[in-house]
Amino acid sequence: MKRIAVALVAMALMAFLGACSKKSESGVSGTSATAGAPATAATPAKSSEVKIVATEHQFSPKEVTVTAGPTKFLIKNEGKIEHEFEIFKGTELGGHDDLIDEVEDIAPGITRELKVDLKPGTYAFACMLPGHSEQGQRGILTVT
Ligand SMILES: [Cu+2]
Repeated sequence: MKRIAVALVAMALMAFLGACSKKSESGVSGTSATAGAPATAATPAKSSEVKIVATEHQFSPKEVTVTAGPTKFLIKNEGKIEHEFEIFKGTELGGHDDLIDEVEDIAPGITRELKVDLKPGTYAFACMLPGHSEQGQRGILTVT
């Protein structure tokens, strides 16, 4: 959580600096402020609390790594239609035997949480509403 907050502050700062450098372009040509920070957004989340954003039709991030134990997923629907979040054993989207846990009825604009106690291994997560996972609304969860 702390790490996420720091990342958010860093992103806000970068946006602020970006706005400033844009302003100076039209005025006095100052030093070019090149943001040399690495793309933190591409790094898989590693925390016991994982924030996932659902849209049509994907999850972001689509690769998540957590340590074994109680994990809280916060799934925010930033899309325009309802989504759900289901976790399966293995990398295939299986039937009910492979289902670890799920949270359904995630309406547009809301965030729902799912608490699971995970053992080390590889899992798949997906929205199992018709057509959603097929269009890419799925991801891989690695538990170490
Ligand atoms: Cu969906």
